[in-house]
Amino acid sequence: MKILFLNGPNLNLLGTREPEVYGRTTLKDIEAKVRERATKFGVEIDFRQSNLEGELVAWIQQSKGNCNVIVLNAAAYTHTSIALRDAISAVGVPTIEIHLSNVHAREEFRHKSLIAPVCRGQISGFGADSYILAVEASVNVNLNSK
Ligand code: CA2
Repeated sequence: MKILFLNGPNLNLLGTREPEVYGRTTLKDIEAKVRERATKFGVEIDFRQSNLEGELVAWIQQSKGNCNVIVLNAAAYTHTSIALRDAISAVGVPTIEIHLSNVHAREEFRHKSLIAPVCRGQISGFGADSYILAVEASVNVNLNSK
């Protein structure tokens, strides 16, 4: 089994800016934790970040046949991107939406996710643990889709 983790704009800044909101853990630290947990499940991980909407769309399109589940922290594109939503919908690879922060406890504009209706579920508010929980959720989603 293979899980594709996709991270959207500005997540490359994690741990270096606004630690009061997003903590001191870097995206590299999160990737290491994800890989450690995935090893326990015998799962392969592809972990990527892009600041470009089109690049995220291309990676979603290319995921068909290459991975079993996508875990997507679309960052700000969560709230704006019909393109990402259409790509998830078109490709049909089960996708789990994740967020570090609890988007529902933040500004009103973060309460709306354009991708949520085409995702299998949402994990939000557990910091780096949102990523770890997503590994477990992905394994279950994959088992249940067989
Ligand atoms: O909580 C999350 O994971 C978010 O997806 C993070 C996005 C935000 O737009 C979403 O509403 C919720 C923002 C990612 C920006 O990351 C930064 C990291 C360090 C410094 C500045 C931004």
